[in-house]
Amino acid sequence: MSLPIETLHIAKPYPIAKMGTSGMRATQEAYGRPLFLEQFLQGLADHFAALPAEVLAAGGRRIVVGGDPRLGNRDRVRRAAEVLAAAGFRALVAKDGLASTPAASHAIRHFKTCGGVILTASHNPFTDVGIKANSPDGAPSLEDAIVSIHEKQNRVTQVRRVPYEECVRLGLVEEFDAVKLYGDLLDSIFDFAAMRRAIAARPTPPRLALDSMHGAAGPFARDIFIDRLGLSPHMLRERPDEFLGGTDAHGHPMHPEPDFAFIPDLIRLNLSGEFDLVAAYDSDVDRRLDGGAGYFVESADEMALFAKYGDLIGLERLFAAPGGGGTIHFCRSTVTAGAIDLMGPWLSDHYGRKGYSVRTVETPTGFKWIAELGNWGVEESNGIGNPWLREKDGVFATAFLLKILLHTGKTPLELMEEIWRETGRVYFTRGEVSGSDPAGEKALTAILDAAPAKAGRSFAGLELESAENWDYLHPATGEVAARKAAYVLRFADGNTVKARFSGTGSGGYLMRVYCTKFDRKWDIPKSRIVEPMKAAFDAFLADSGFPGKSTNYTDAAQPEPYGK
Ligand code: VG1
Ligand code: CO
Repeated sequence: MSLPIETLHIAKPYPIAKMGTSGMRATQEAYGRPLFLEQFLQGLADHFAALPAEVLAAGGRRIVVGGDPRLGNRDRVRRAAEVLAAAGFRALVAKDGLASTPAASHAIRHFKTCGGVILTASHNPFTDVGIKANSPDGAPSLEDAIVSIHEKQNRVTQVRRVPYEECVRLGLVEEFDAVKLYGDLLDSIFDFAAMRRAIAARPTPPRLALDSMHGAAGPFARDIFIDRLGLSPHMLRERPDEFLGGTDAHGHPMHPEPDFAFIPDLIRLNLSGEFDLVAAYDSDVDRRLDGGAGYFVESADEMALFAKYGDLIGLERLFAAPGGGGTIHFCRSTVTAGAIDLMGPWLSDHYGRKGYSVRTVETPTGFKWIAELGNWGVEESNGIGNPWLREKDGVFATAFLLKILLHTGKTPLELMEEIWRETGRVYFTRGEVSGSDPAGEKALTAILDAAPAKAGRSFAGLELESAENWDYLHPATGEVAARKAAYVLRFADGNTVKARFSGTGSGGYLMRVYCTKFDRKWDIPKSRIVEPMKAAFDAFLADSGFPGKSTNYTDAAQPEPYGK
């Protein structure tokens, strides 16, 4: 078929940055420059078109397209379809352009497409734009794909597109219902009929409060918890909104990020004690912060909880190797508290009896590292992934937590205490050192690179025992797959501070700082554990001549069950 293709010439291609932790994020202004988006999409389409012939054939030259509701995305969905069409692809476009990142990942696998384009800057405010590209297995692009996309994007001299109306007329766009497709997947995992029976057997149905932060979560949460499970959750910020909630009282754009600092209403509802389960999601619904009955469960802990109750969702059906048995990987990013590591012996015993082996893997930050291993995984930033798809998944976590609550009749805190009593607890908080002056990033890099020379010295009363920059050894090849992925400062008594630069910003620098410490005792007020680490890190910075301090720690607004 000869296509009605328009060709646009690009005299001087824009330099386009490589995808970072998750996709390429930049400001609305940067993405809004004439033909910038087209150049970006053309490079992406060229990358897909260069996939091996058998992959293109197996995927039927189809690409899933969808994203969060942020400003301009509806138009970007169409423009993606236009450029993909000219490159010989049919776009499977989510209805209303709305697909959570996990729903898009699932759609890629379900329809067996050649990949996906997910239009989201995730937790960044509406003032930013982001685009993620996923592979035929549903996972975020790995380094080789990222390099290929980057090279092609920076070589674009002309953009070819089929006008959207023509795409529609020629059947080069096809709409699918991402909400329904995803809901069906969760039903197949959790057995909603059984959950409805469990709900009906209680004197009163569980009370839920769900905060969608005006991102993509609303329709997904409604479909599953209201329409399919028959519950009546208290819905906060449900409506998908192009401004993702607009600006706050100080004129700062809202962050659609499920972190204690941004969910004051949900915290209040949770502390009222009237809700069995509460959850908040980021704009593309791949992250969650949940809990209930006054407590919020950290993602590292929730991974341990999910691992313990894997039998409830027939986990093993995914891992059976041809000859029986198989290996179940539990992954966590290296900066995430090692709750799942503590569960290791229990998991090996539990799944070992069923013929499976269990392995825990530490990965760099960025879910792509976990997704490629195709198993369970968790990041401290509130993302938990499951083996049914290849992304972090917020709503999955809520559904699983609900299933566990129905099964055990316990509260989230009681469930965690049962685990901590057995394994001890890893206390965790995350902060940052940020600024707009690029010199700050250089200075911090130099200071942390020089940290090993300070071993043996004390900072705010804590001795620095060792310092290194962590390399990721790939579990399959044993080779270094990511170099210098996190600074690690080991202080006395197991006090550990890690640091790395964020790869999701759109300007300035942001170094994330992670403090963790294991203790057999699990009911110590968190501040008592983490304050000495914060102080030691700040003293280390001051000693090195850095003028700033670490700030914005996640525990500042975190409800604390064991007192201050
Ligand atoms: C942050 C989080 C990381 C997460 C990434 C993308 O990255 O720390 O854990 O995978 O965002 O999440 P960084 O580089 O800023 O630390 V999403 O939900 O914004 O796609
Ligand atoms: Co996200």
